[in-house]
Amino acid sequence: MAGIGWLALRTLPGCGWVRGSGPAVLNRLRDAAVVRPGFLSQAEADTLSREVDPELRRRRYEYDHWDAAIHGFRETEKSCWSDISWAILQRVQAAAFTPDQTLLSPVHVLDLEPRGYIKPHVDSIKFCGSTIAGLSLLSPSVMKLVHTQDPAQWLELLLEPGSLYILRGPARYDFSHEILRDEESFFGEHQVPRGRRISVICRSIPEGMGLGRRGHPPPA
Ligand SMILES: O=C(O)CCC(=O)C(=O)O
Repeated sequence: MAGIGWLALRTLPGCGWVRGSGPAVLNRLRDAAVVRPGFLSQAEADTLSREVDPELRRRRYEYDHWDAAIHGFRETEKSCWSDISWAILQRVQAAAFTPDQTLLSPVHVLDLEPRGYIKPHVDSIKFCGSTIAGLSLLSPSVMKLVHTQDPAQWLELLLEPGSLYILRGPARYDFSHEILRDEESFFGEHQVPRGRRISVICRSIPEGMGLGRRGHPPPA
Protein backbone atom coordinates (compact mmCIF):
# COMPACT_ATOMS: atom_id res chain seq x y z
CA MET A 1 0.00 0.00 0.00
CA ALA A 2 2.94 2.35 0.50
CA GLY A 3 3.48 4.83 -2.31
CA ILE A 4 6.81 5.35 -4.00
CA GLY A 5 7.14 8.77 -2.36
CA TRP A 6 6.90 7.21 1.05
CA LEU A 7 9.56 4.63 0.30
CA ALA A 8 11.85 7.31 -1.11
CA LEU A 9 11.43 9.47 1.97
CA ARG A 10 12.19 6.61 4.31
CA THR A 11 15.55 6.17 2.68
CA LEU A 12 16.57 9.80 3.18
CA PRO A 13 19.32 9.98 5.78
CA GLY A 14 18.40 12.06 8.85
CA CYS A 15 15.00 12.92 7.39
CA GLY A 16 13.14 12.99 10.73
CA TRP A 17 9.41 13.52 10.97
CA VAL A 18 9.10 17.05 12.37
CA ARG A 19 10.59 20.20 10.84
CA GLY A 20 10.17 23.69 12.20
CA SER A 21 10.80 27.35 11.48
CA GLY A 22 13.51 27.36 14.15
CA PRO A 23 14.88 25.68 17.27
CA ALA A 24 12.68 27.75 19.61
CA VAL A 25 9.40 26.48 18.17
CA LEU A 26 10.75 22.94 17.86
CA ASN A 27 11.73 23.01 21.53
CA ARG A 28 8.49 24.59 22.68
CA LEU A 29 6.37 22.01 20.87
CA ARG A 30 8.63 19.03 21.50
CA ASP A 31 5.98 17.28 23.61
CA ALA A 32 2.98 19.05 22.09
CA ALA A 33 3.33 18.05 18.44
CA VAL A 34 4.55 14.48 18.27
CA VAL A 35 4.87 12.00 15.40
CA ARG A 36 5.35 8.30 16.10
CA PRO A 37 6.29 6.66 12.80
CA GLY A 38 5.56 2.95 12.56
CA PHE A 39 3.03 3.06 15.39
CA LEU A 40 1.06 0.47 13.43
CA SER A 41 2.51 -2.64 11.87
CA GLN A 42 1.68 -3.12 8.18
CA ALA A 43 -0.79 -5.85 9.21
CA GLU A 44 -2.52 -3.53 11.70
CA ALA A 45 -2.69 -0.70 9.15
CA ASP A 46 -4.20 -3.09 6.60
CA THR A 47 -6.73 -4.34 9.15
CA LEU A 48 -7.86 -0.83 10.06
CA SER A 49 -8.08 0.27 6.42
CA ARG A 50 -10.07 -2.81 5.47
CA GLU A 51 -12.39 -2.29 8.41
CA VAL A 52 -13.30 1.33 7.66
CA ASP A 53 -13.26 1.08 3.87
CA PRO A 54 -16.74 -0.44 3.23
CA GLU A 55 -18.47 2.22 5.33
CA LEU A 56 -16.54 5.01 3.58
CA ARG A 57 -17.21 3.64 0.11
CA ARG A 58 -20.95 3.92 0.72
CA ARG A 59 -20.47 7.71 0.74
CA ARG A 60 -19.48 10.14 -2.00
CA TYR A 61 -16.53 12.48 -1.76
CA GLU A 62 -17.71 15.97 -0.84
CA TYR A 63 -16.28 19.28 -1.91
CA ASP A 64 -18.22 21.71 0.24
CA HIS A 65 -17.65 20.99 3.93
CA TRP A 66 -20.01 23.07 6.12
CA ASP A 67 -17.19 25.38 7.18
CA ALA A 68 -15.24 24.93 3.92
CA ALA A 69 -12.29 23.55 5.90
CA ILE A 70 -12.03 20.26 4.00
CA HIS A 71 -12.01 19.64 0.26
CA GLY A 72 -12.44 16.22 -1.39
CA PHE A 73 -13.41 14.13 1.59
CA ARG A 74 -15.86 11.65 2.99
CA GLU A 75 -16.16 10.76 6.62
CA THR A 76 -17.87 8.56 9.13
CA GLU A 77 -18.09 8.19 12.87
CA LYS A 78 -17.47 4.68 14.03
CA SER A 79 -18.33 3.13 17.35
CA CYS A 80 -18.17 -0.62 16.66
CA TRP A 81 -14.72 -2.07 16.07
CA SER A 82 -13.22 -5.50 15.68
CA ASP A 83 -11.13 -6.81 18.57
CA ILE A 84 -7.89 -6.05 16.73
CA SER A 85 -8.88 -2.47 15.93
CA TRP A 86 -10.21 -1.92 19.41
CA ALA A 87 -6.84 -3.00 20.81
CA ILE A 88 -5.15 -0.50 18.48
CA LEU A 89 -7.41 2.29 19.71
CA GLN A 90 -6.57 1.39 23.27
CA ARG A 91 -2.87 1.73 22.39
CA VAL A 92 -3.59 5.17 20.91
CA GLN A 93 -5.37 6.12 24.10
CA ALA A 94 -2.46 4.97 26.26
CA ALA A 95 0.11 6.71 24.04
CA ALA A 96 -1.63 10.04 23.56
CA PHE A 97 -3.98 10.76 26.44
CA THR A 98 -3.61 11.08 30.18
CA PRO A 99 -5.65 8.87 32.51
CA ASP A 100 -7.89 11.78 33.47
CA GLN A 101 -8.89 12.53 29.88
CA THR A 102 -12.16 11.19 28.49
CA LEU A 103 -12.30 10.46 24.77
CA LEU A 104 -14.99 11.60 22.41
CA SER A 105 -16.95 8.64 21.13
CA PRO A 106 -17.55 7.59 18.37
CA VAL A 107 -14.19 7.84 16.64
CA HIS A 108 -13.90 10.12 13.61
CA VAL A 109 -12.75 8.48 10.35
CA LEU A 110 -11.81 10.84 7.51
CA ASP A 111 -11.05 9.82 3.94
CA LEU A 112 -9.29 12.36 1.67
CA GLU A 113 -9.18 11.62 -2.03
CA PRO A 114 -5.78 12.15 -3.72
CA ARG A 115 -6.68 15.78 -4.55
CA GLY A 116 -8.31 16.31 -1.16
CA TYR A 117 -6.87 18.54 1.52
CA ILE A 118 -7.68 20.16 4.85
CA LYS A 119 -7.33 23.92 5.14
CA PRO A 120 -5.72 25.56 8.17
CA HIS A 121 -8.03 25.51 11.15
CA VAL A 122 -8.07 25.21 14.93
CA ASP A 123 -10.53 22.59 16.18
CA SER A 124 -13.46 24.18 17.97
CA ILE A 125 -13.05 24.22 21.76
CA LYS A 126 -16.78 23.46 21.94
CA PHE A 127 -16.30 20.02 20.43
CA CYS A 128 -12.72 19.03 21.19
CA GLY A 129 -10.55 19.09 24.30
CA SER A 130 -6.83 19.61 24.61
CA THR A 131 -5.62 16.51 22.74
CA ILE A 132 -6.06 15.24 19.18
CA ALA A 133 -4.43 11.98 18.08
CA GLY A 134 -4.60 10.62 14.56
CA LEU A 135 -3.55 7.45 12.79
CA SER A 136 -2.65 7.89 9.12
CA LEU A 137 -3.39 5.14 6.59
CA LEU A 138 -2.71 4.47 2.89
CA SER A 139 -0.90 7.62 1.70
CA PRO A 140 1.82 9.75 3.24
CA SER A 141 0.95 13.40 3.79
CA VAL A 142 2.29 16.54 5.39
CA MET A 143 0.52 18.27 8.26
CA LYS A 144 1.50 21.91 8.67
CA LEU A 145 1.08 23.83 11.91
CA VAL A 146 1.20 27.64 11.83
CA HIS A 147 1.04 29.92 14.88
CA THR A 148 -2.26 31.80 14.79
CA GLN A 149 -0.66 35.08 15.94
CA ASP A 150 2.75 34.76 14.33
CA PRO A 151 2.80 32.91 10.97
CA ALA A 152 6.59 32.94 11.01
CA GLN A 153 6.37 30.13 13.58
CA TRP A 154 5.50 26.85 11.91
CA LEU A 155 6.07 23.10 12.00
CA GLU A 156 5.77 20.42 9.33
CA LEU A 157 4.86 16.88 10.37
CA LEU A 158 5.60 14.04 8.00
CA LEU A 159 2.75 11.56 8.38
CA GLU A 160 3.64 8.21 6.89
CA PRO A 161 1.09 5.42 6.65
CA GLY A 162 1.00 3.63 9.99
CA SER A 163 2.16 6.69 11.94
CA LEU A 164 0.44 8.31 14.90
CA TYR A 165 0.47 12.06 15.40
CA ILE A 166 -0.46 13.79 18.64
CA LEU A 167 -1.37 17.47 19.00
CA ARG A 168 -1.86 18.72 22.51
CA GLY A 169 -1.87 21.97 24.49
CA PRO A 170 -0.13 24.79 22.58
CA ALA A 171 0.08 22.81 19.34
CA ARG A 172 -3.67 22.26 19.45
CA TYR A 173 -4.77 25.72 20.71
CA ASP A 174 -2.14 28.22 19.47
CA PHE A 175 -1.39 26.75 16.03
CA SER A 176 -3.67 26.01 13.12
CA HIS A 177 -3.21 22.63 11.46
CA GLU A 178 -3.82 21.56 7.88
CA ILE A 179 -3.13 18.64 5.53
CA LEU A 180 -1.36 20.00 2.46
CA ARG A 181 -2.83 19.50 -1.01
CA ASP A 182 -0.81 17.44 -3.47
CA GLU A 183 0.73 20.45 -5.27
CA GLU A 184 1.99 21.86 -1.94
CA SER A 185 2.81 18.55 -0.29
CA PHE A 186 6.46 19.09 0.59
CA PHE A 187 8.36 18.17 3.72
CA GLY A 188 11.14 20.69 3.45
CA GLU A 189 12.44 20.28 -0.08
CA HIS A 190 11.16 16.72 -0.40
CA GLN A 191 7.94 16.21 -2.31
CA VAL A 192 5.46 13.91 -0.56
CA PRO A 193 3.08 12.79 -3.33
CA ARG A 194 -0.46 12.46 -2.08
CA GLY A 195 -2.76 9.52 -2.72
CA ARG A 196 -5.95 8.57 -0.99
CA ARG A 197 -5.45 9.06 2.75
CA ILE A 198 -7.57 7.77 5.60
CA SER A 199 -7.18 9.07 9.13
CA VAL A 200 -8.64 7.67 12.31
CA ILE A 201 -8.85 10.51 14.79
CA CYS A 202 -9.36 10.34 18.55
CA ARG A 203 -10.07 13.50 20.54
CA SER A 204 -10.47 14.27 24.20
CA ILE A 205 -13.75 15.83 25.20
CA PRO A 206 -13.74 19.56 25.97
CA GLU A 207 -12.53 20.35 29.47
CA GLY A 208 -15.36 20.75 31.95
CA MET A 209 -17.50 18.15 30.16
CA GLY A 210 -15.96 15.19 31.95
CA LEU A 211 -18.19 12.27 32.81
CA GLY A 212 -16.19 11.52 35.93
CA ARG A 213 -14.63 8.38 34.46
CA ARG A 214 -11.93 7.45 32.03
CA GLY A 215 -13.23 7.14 28.52
CA HIS A 216 -12.46 4.03 26.54
CA PRO A 217 -12.60 3.30 22.87
CA PRO A 218 -15.99 1.78 22.27
CA PRO A 219 -16.10 -1.98 22.76
CA ALA A 220 -16.01 -4.32 19.81
O1 LIG B 1 -7.00 13.96 8.96
C1 LIG B 1 -6.34 14.33 9.90
O2 LIG B 1 -5.48 13.63 10.41
C2 LIG B 1 -6.58 15.70 10.47
C3 LIG B 1 -8.00 15.95 10.72
C4 LIG B 1 -8.24 17.36 11.19
O3 LIG B 1 -7.55 18.27 10.88
C5 LIG B 1 -9.37 17.59 12.02
O4 LIG B 1 -10.27 16.74 12.05
O5 LIG B 1 -9.42 18.65 12.69
